Amino acid sequence: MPYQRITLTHFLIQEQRRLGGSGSFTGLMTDIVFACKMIAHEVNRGALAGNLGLAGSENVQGEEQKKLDVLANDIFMQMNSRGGNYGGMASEELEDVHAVTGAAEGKYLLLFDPLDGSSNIDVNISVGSIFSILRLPDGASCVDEATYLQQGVQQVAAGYALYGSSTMLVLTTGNGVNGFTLDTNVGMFLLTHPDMTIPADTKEFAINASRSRFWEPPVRRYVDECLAGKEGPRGKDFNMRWVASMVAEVHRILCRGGVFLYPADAENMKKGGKLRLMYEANPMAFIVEQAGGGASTGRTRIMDLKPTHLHQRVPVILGSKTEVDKLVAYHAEADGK
Ligand code: AHM
Ligand code: MG
Repeated sequence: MPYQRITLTHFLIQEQRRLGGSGSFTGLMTDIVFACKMIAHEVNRGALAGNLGLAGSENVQGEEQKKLDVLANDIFMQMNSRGGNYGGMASEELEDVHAVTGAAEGKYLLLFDPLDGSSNIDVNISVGSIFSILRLPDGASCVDEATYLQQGVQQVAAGYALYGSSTMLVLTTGNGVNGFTLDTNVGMFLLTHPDMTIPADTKEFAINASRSRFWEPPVRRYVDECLAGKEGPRGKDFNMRWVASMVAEVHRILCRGGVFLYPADAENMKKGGKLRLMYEANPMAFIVEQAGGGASTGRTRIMDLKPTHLHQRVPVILGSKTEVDKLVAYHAEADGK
């Protein structure tokens, strides 16, 4: 019964009481929750609402935008501008930072990927939204990109919405990770996955193996050892998954463990990697670490990276702690450290 579960709103109020906060955090999350519900609705209506297919435009990364990329971005921008909580925003889909007009009291910055995994939209496979909340430093300007270039360790909160067989919202405020499922009958997110924890050990890895010819030696070594199974150095059989939606992969890892890799390789190295630091790597690293996992580029803890530009791309290795540590050790060995 829905009334027997804790709603996301009640959860946020409890958190706020515990922290002795002023109420603004509940406000900023409320805006995000509305946006995610609306995006879930549009994703769910799909072809019925004419939402599938290309928008006929490119984003700042030179990637073709889907109609739902554009719609989800508009929804995120609109819904999060109204509450006056955010001084500014930055989106994977927009070239420049966006100062929220009339939000003089906004004390936070919102960075987001409105629809991650958009290659999956037209084929009805899970996609998601990812967000990261930063503090707006006193006196800093919301039109200045430098204001947004904060390290992952400075995040106030991070989360994602997963538009899958159920719509879920997974959130960390730096005090563990909690997952909420949208009950569409009552229109509320209810706490279904309290205190999500990633098992340290796993038998599952996720990587786009079509890129194996470009991999660096430590990544190749790790995957080869997994593939060798029981007879190999790992002494156990591994399973492999690749959804091509980072949100879905991270969610699977939060639920049952595993490791996810989108490493820098010989082909994407000049761009720094594939995934974006500010909208994908940092928020997911915060969530994964809060759930007891690890998140690294292979050479540096992701949340320690000092961002150099808004749309910066980085290598990402995250998930079960033992596996991430092993991959970091393989990189160090390969680098002669
Ligand atoms: P997007 O933000 O343009 O959707 O790109 C990010 C996505 C991730 O969700 C996913 O892990 C990766 O790109 C999939 O890449 P690939 O197409 O190489 O499988
Ligand atoms: Mg993305």
